[in-house]
Amino acid sequence: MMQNDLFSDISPEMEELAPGIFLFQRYVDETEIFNIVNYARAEAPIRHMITPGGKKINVSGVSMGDAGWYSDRRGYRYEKTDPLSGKPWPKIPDDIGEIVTIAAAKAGFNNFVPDSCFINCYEPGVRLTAHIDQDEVDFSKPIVSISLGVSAIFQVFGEKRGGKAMNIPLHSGDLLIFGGPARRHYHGVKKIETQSHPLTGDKRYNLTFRKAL
Ligand code: MD6
Ligand code: FE
Repeated sequence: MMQNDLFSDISPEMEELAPGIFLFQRYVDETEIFNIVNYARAEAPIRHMITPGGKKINVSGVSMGDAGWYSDRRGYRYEKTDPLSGKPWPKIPDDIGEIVTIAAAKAGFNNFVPDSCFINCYEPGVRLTAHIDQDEVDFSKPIVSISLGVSAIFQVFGEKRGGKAMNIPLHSGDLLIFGGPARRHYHGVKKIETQSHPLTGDKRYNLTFRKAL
């Protein structure tokens, strides 16, 4: 038997799916992430924001960190305090911050220290339209995403919104790094199917860790 056959069914810790896109499957402890989501939601309510054009955003969200992504009639931006309460956003717990920094370094992004985490919540039937995250100051920094709950298809387009997408299935506990050239590529999430997960029920959460300021 060839030596490699012994290892052929052991999947690698990390896979580079496209330049700048790295997937770590089932990398993070789901209960730890669930506890973090519940902590954040207890500190600051998860809410549906409004686009600058006045449309309700179907994905609900809330932030942690020194800055939180925000949208309303005044535009897309980062806010240092929660406009709903005037209070600072909940702190990013140190342990998850370290997990994110270590994963980013494994993908070649050294010294990535997130100062913002946006938590998205998806109900069945909700999708996230194609967008580029461009409210952060430094585009050389990646965004690190962690998924929790029911599965989703993450779609990556290119520099334009349409065309053929690369479809990346994301499952609970997966960590995805989105950096390099992909950082400026359109991406979105397909409509969430009705499914059930032992921790979150029919919901999907996604936590995106950013260097915003
Ligand atoms: C989501 N994620 O997975 C939405 N953006 O629910 C994103 O929009 C995203 O996963 C930038 C980088 C990584 C991401
Ligand atoms: Fe995004």
